[in-house]
Amino acid sequence: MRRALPVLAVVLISCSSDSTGLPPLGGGGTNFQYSFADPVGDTLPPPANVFQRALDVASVRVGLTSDSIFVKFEFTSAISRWSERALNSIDGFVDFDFDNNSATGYPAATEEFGDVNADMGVESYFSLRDDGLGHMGRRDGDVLDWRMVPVEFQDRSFTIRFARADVAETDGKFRISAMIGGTDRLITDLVPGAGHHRVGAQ
Ligand SMILES: [Ca+2]
Ligand SMILES: [Ca+2]
Repeated sequence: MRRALPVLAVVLISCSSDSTGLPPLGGGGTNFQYSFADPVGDTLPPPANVFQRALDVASVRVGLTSDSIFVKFEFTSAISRWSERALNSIDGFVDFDFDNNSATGYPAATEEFGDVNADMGVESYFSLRDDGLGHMGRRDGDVLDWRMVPVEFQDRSFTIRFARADVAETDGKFRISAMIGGTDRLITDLVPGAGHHRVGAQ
């Protein structure tokens, strides 16, 4: 299996820091040009031995600037960082098909774990397991090390920001999907339920 499930210690040891010199996330000042609604209440039923509430994504927003990509996931209820190990801590992956070609790259997590057809070939993906210091890890192509990327948490959402140049994204067109999990649950919500969302006119 190509997809790694990082543990905190590995992330802290093997990562390289984001050194793009870009400004901080800046809270609500970001302009998200693309918004994709996700059905509320479409979470997978929990297994019998897990009692916590399923994490349910309500929308995904994507903002592009000349040098950065912002991605914001909004939930129907409060979330916690994975590193907090709370009952509502998030887990999972966000996948990007940056060359818009399902024949290049890896299968999406929704496909690999959720057994749906994502029609994506993933060049880069994020693990939602943060390092407790305001970063999540991104892996690009065949590079094994995790690149640490700033993440900002709000009560019901989180936002990641990374440089377009770092992922060779130039035309503003790419595919995105996510597999959202929770504490002791690898999957609670597939975003979207099958296929992918498309950023940019295509
Ligand atoms: Ca949902
Ligand atoms: Ca691809």
